[in-house]
Amino acid sequence: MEKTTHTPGQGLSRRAVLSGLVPALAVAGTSSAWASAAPVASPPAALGRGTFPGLITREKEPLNLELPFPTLEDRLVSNNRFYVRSHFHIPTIAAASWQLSVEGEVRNLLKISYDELRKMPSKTVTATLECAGNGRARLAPKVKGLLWEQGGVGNATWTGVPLSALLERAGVKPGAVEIIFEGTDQGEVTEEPKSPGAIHFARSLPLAKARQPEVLVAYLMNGQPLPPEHGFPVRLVVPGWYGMASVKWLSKIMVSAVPYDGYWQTLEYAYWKRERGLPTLTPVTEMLVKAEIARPALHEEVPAGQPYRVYGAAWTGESEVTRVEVSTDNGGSWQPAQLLEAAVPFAWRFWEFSWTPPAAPGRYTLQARATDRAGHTQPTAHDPDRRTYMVNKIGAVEVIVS
Ligand SMILES: Nc1nc2c(c(=O)[nH]1)N[C@H]1C(S)=C(S)[C@@H](COP(=O)(O)O)O[C@H]1N2
Ligand SMILES: [Mo]
Repeated sequence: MEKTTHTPGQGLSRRAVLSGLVPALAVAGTSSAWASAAPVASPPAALGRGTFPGLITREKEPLNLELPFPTLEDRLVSNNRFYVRSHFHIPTIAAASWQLSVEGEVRNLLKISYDELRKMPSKTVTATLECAGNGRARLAPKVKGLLWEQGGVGNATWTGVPLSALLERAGVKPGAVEIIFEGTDQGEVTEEPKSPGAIHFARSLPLAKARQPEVLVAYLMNGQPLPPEHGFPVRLVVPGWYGMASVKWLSKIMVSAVPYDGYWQTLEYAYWKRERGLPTLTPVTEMLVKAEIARPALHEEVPAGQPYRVYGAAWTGESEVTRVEVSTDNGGSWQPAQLLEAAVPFAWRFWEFSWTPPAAPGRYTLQARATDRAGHTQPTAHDPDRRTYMVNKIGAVEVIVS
């Protein structure tokens, strides 16, 4: 991070944003003509491939982009600033020819067009999506996989049709246990663990979660049609669960009478759960409680002896963040941070903490930890049974007091 001047108590200055130190949030990712709810036949050329000012490129092909967390300012992350996680090339799909099928253990096989979906009663949910591998860069020794730091996470509003309504229309047969969601994107995973040739991205949900009112078959993100990178024309959004459950470019919903053991439920996005004393490979599901510090940034210079506004975001899965605490003495003691605004189910909460750095210049470490209503808090070490997923151990931000 470059050296910046700070107005005490103000955190990141507007000037820093305007001068281009930090990417502005206002650049629209999609044209405003798209904001109307009217059914759209095909994506206009203007939709194209997005540009993502200031995002960190973790991988170019397939596209993987991270939000530089210190630039976080708004509780809703705009569409062109939202992290992108993709396993294959981003498919180009025309809404006019797109169809969603609901098949398997159903009484009525459904084929739904984009226009039809957009005419069904809709619902908007604000939800935080976090990649299950977010924070992986923190693991030592260095691990395989994309090395996300803090910003493989974002929060947006999602509008679409509740999945439960589609399941209702299809008529789920009594023997069903899981619903499998398949994306249009496909390819071959050529690194270990290899896939059996070309496969589609797919994940499943147990029937009980699939029927929850918050789970959406979504076509709008922050009020705009989904950008191609985020699943145009339609994606699943599974609030409370890690991002891999929210299948993008959704094309097929399969109601299944047996649990699904596909690639992204076993070889990837799975962890060792101890059951009956036996480590059992289990799909990653609900997000774990976590607080991240946005400002100060790592190695930011902070003026000695003057109050500084430490702030960040905190989130959890199906529970609610009830407490965030900050430690300035390497976890020796913890002081309460202020939670800003009321909790919104499935959405992160912003928090702040006024810190007066010591008068003595030097390096100091800030830590934040969150606790949720279920009583879960963050661990100090990563449980190896989680492999390289669900990294919610307490982070540390070293700053330079001068
Ligand atoms: N079809 C499809 N859906 C997908 C993925 C993918 O590669 N293909 N990646 C998943 C993962 S691992 C995450 S974290 C989220 C990321 O969503 P975003 O790119 O909109 O942030 O999408 C999920 N849905
Ligand atoms: Mo992910």
